[in-house]
Amino acid sequence: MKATARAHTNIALIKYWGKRDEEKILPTNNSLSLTLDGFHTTTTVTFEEDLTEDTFVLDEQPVTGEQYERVTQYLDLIRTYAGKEDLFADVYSINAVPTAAGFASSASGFAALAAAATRALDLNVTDQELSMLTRQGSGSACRSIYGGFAEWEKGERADGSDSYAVPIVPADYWDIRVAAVVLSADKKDVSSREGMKRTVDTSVFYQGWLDNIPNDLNAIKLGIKERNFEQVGQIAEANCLKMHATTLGAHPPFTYWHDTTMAVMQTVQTMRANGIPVYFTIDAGPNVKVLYLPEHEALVEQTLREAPGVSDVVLSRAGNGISYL
Ligand code: FM0
Repeated sequence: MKATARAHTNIALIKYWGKRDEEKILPTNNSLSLTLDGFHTTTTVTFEEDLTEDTFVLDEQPVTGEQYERVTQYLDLIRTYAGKEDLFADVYSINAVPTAAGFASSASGFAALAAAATRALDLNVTDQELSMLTRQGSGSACRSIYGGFAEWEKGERADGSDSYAVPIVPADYWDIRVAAVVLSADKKDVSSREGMKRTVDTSVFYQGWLDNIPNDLNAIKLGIKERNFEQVGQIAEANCLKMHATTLGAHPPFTYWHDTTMAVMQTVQTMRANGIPVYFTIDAGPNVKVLYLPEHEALVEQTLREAPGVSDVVLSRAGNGISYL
């Protein structure tokens, strides 16, 4: 009862920002992402009859505390799904994320865990079922089941049975690239979980965010199909700015941006004014991701490295979905 799975992280171009059900992790809006090949988690799950509790080893270190709890609670969900409540597991994970690339590992982490655990238990799940199970570990992770571009359909049902990701186009459809710009930031951020909750509960701009999602989604999906980089980039950057605007209307207000975040945003806009098509997006933290085309790679990397406060720039292509090793 052992299986190994690999999942890649993803970057949202239309953001998931808010839940309608905290426990089942059901979102208030659809989101859309690009899976990235540079950053992945490989996880082996071994269920054994004689184990009396779960263990979790990450990057060769035994994990305890909150991080361990999140994994074992997630395994409870899989055990219940499989009808095997008394079976414990050893979980062994390796995160291949270039030194502090500024990506949360939860997306690749929960996708790899869900895939390895279901496979170890011989559960014959479809991609859709796997995405639905992965969603309950961390929302954004449900999009990492697929390579290339994927959309998480929020669904309508209270039980979450219609809330899962679907593939749009695979990784080899379009060679679009992402530079992860790592900033030297030490301030602790508001977690995405806490930040989106505060925004849903209190932001005077939240309804505006929701009202705009259908237009952004239609326009970006058309742009992807037509491989129209300007259209995809413009929509992604504007969607990111709208998400971050909701945090300023929350109570108490907050922002994920640092001065260096804004400096990189300006660097991107200046490159664009100089005729290089590049666009940024930012998640629930200070780091910036920059979308660009292969022919501009050298210039984009060099310009970003020279921006104030930048400690590293890590380049990535579009990546594949779940694989089993
Ligand atoms: O990825 O509470 O998945 O669409 O990264 O675990 O469901 O960590 F910018 C924010 C990710 C949110 C946008 O939230 O939350 C996106 C974000 P959980 P996640």
